[in-house]
Parts: sequence; C-alpha cells; structure tokens
Amino acid sequence: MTQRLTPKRISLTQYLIEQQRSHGNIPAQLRLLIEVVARACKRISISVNKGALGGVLGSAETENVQGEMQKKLDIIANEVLIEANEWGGHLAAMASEEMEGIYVVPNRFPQGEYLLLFDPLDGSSNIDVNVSIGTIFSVLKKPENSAGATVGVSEADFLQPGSQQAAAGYCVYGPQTMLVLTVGDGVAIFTLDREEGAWLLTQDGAKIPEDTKEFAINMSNLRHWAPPMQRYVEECLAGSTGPRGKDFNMRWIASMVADVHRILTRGGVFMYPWDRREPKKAGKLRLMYEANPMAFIVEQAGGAATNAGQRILDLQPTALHERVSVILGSKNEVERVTAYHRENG
Ligand code: AHM
Ligand code: MG
Repeated sequence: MTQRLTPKRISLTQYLIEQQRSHGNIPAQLRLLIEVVARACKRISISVNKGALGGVLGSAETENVQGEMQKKLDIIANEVLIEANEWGGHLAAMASEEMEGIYVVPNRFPQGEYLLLFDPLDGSSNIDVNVSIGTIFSVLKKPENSAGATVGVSEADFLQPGSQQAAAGYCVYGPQTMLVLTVGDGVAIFTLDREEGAWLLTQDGAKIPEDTKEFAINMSNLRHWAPPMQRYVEECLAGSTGPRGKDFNMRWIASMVADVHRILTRGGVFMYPWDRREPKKAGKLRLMYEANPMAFIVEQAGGAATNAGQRILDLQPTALHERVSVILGSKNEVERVTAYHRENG
C-alpha cells in the first residue's frame, strides 16, 4: 500500500453516516438535525468571534422568562438556532432557555419527529469579557399519540426524563471552537476548521477519569449551602492534612460549557448546588437545557451526574424551565458528594 501524504480527516457528516451504518442509531432526520445544529453553531461562533466589530456585545436591555437580563448574543444565538432548524422537516418543536413557551414549527414547513431544546448562549456573563462561552442542546423524540396544540405538539411532550434523549451536545466557543456530541454511544469531539468551514473529528470515545483532585464551584456562595455541600468543599480545602489526605485544585470559569469541557478533558467535579437564599429553587441551572444534556454527555464518557440525591437522567421534569442542583464529573467524587447528602437525609 502506498504511503498517505494527507492526514486522514473525518468530517461530522462522515462520522454520522458511519455511526448509522455500524450502530443504526442515527436515522436520516436525526443526522439532518445534528448537522443543522452544528451549522447554526458555526454561525454563532462567527458572531462571537467578531465581538465589538460585529456590534454583538452588551445587554439587549430585555429580560427572559427567568427574569435574567438578556445579552445581545443570547438573542442572536436563539434566533440563529430557530431560523436554521424550523424549515428542514426534522423537528416538531423547539424550546429554549430564552423563550417562555415552546416554538412549534410553523404550518408552512413539514413537521418532523424530533424535539430540540437549547441554551443558545451559555455563560452569558462571560460574553463581554472575552472568556469561553457555548451552546448546549438536547434532542428528544416527540412522543407518539401526543395531544395538545393545533399542530399536534404541546409543552407536555417535552417533559421527558433525560434518559430519553436521542442525542445531546454542546459547542464551546473558546481558543478553539469545538462540538461535543453523544448519540448514546460514547462521546465524540469535533474541532471547527475555519479555513474549510468543516467540523472535523479530533477525538472519539472521550473518557472522564474516575478520580480527580480538581473541583469547580462558585465558592462565594459557601455560607449559603447545605451542610453536606460545605463538608465536601471544606474537606477538599483541608488538602493533604485533612480527611481526604490529598491536595485539591479549584477552577471556576462561570460558563458551564467550559467547566464541563475541562472535566471531559482531564477530570474534575462540577457543582452548582441548592442554596438557602432561595430555598424553593432547587438550584440555578436548568434541567432541560443544561443539566440533562450535560449529564448524558458526562455519563457517556464514564462520569456521573446527580442532583445530590438522584441520577439527573432519571428525574421526571415537571416544567420546561425547571431548575435543578447539579453535581457532575469524575464518578468517585460525584458519588462522595451524593453520599454526604444522603447521609444527611
Ligand atoms: P446562563 O445560561 O444564563 O449563562 O447561566 C448559566 C451559567 C453557567 O454556565 C455557569 O456554570 C453558571 O451560570 C455561573 O453562575 P455564577 O455566575 O453564579 O458563578
Ligand atoms: Mg446556561
């Protein structure tokens, strides 16, 4: 055989087609959906890169359904994802962190079998300071016999446990733009080749080490956490002279996508727990747009994800914008944090 002079490059399309051939887990509509989301992320990445030159920085002076101030890029990213996805015939409806209700695919377009959920721009507080941000997405199958809205899809159709996800992923807009994807058969990572405009496979079968010496949490909230959460972090801080007998390092980017990406790359535990200032709120992060897709990816990479009590993917959602406590990453640390909470009842 002659020696290759060009490195082997596997595009996102080729990866999806080969997955379907070998595992039969990416039917044509799902492939189209993933490719369209990836294309939309490419457009968002271009806006992110332009920054002030594109007039995309700063506040939009509007509030979303959760009462958070929206940044211009939150709205731009939301529009890009909707516009890219509404006409292809692969979706029945979409739901977004930035929209109050679901967005049903308009009648003028064919309806598909899938439901798409997204956090269009995660890490909004980092946009204006030029720190990594991202897009997170989750794909569900529209349940059969769904009743409800005129075009046959309702909000209730979205309220499926994360274990039902057909696919999940995120795109991180950092020093490199990367797309991380799972369809339930491991985790694949693609890097955007800007000259070619192509997503190329750069890692297949990403694995999170079971043990770690690195934790990620917003430490400024320590005094508001429940005792088991305080115990875990205090033990990490006590380092080699404390009960853990080893020193820990801490990182907090304040973009979940970037924190999770670091954990996918070298391990770690990410925590956004319940806190007593708003006791009725389970946490800050959203189950459907953030916790479920990230939990799916993390589990597929050999990690674990809980709400400090139960596996996140087993939770039955009760509302589209529901919030949840999140503990995810290296398995043994997630289990430890969860066990501390269980011991405490
Ligand atoms: P966003 O989706 O509005 O950007 O909010 C979610 C973000 C996460 O990416 C991140 O982990 C967390 O909020 C940071 O919160 P804090 O600013 O409290 O550290
Ligand atoms: Mg977010």
